[in-house]
Amino acid sequence: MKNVQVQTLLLIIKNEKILLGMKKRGFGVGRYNGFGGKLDPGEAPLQAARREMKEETGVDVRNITKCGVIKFFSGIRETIEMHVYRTDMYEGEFQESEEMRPKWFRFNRIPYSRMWPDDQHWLPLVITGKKVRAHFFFNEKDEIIKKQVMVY
Ligand code: 8OG
Repeated sequence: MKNVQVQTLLLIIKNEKILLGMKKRGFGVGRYNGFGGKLDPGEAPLQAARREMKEETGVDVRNITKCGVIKFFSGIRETIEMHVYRTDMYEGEFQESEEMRPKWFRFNRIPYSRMWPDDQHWLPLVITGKKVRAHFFFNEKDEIIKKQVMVY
């Protein structure tokens, strides 16, 4: 079995809008996404989510709520277990970082065609306040071949 890599994803959702970042480098480059990444050694997922938000946008977040866990089974890479969080409380000014260019989107203008292909299957649920547990299976071309999305 392939190793499992734990990742975080933090979404700022406020006033019918969501903050997404255009990924400027690395895995997922050219796609809009929330903010996050791998854990540092000894770090808990929640701490990592807060740290990544600060590094990628310059803002401090509080009052973070967990919205679920999503697992990605890749045909080529190791399995990713992504812990998803949301908040509507932040302090500071959003700044573009080397990794991300942040931008607000109204709920009816979320750019799903420029995001990871799985996002359209679970993000609408998270936006409406649901908690999700999902599994996505990809082939070698990074296309979804099977999905399981549970709400709880
Ligand atoms: O640090 P790194 O560049 O590896 O971070 C990758 C980020 O992308 C991390 O926040 C987890 C996230 N991510 C995936 N796959 C997917 C996906 O299918 N959808 C979304 N929304 N985020 C993903 O690694």
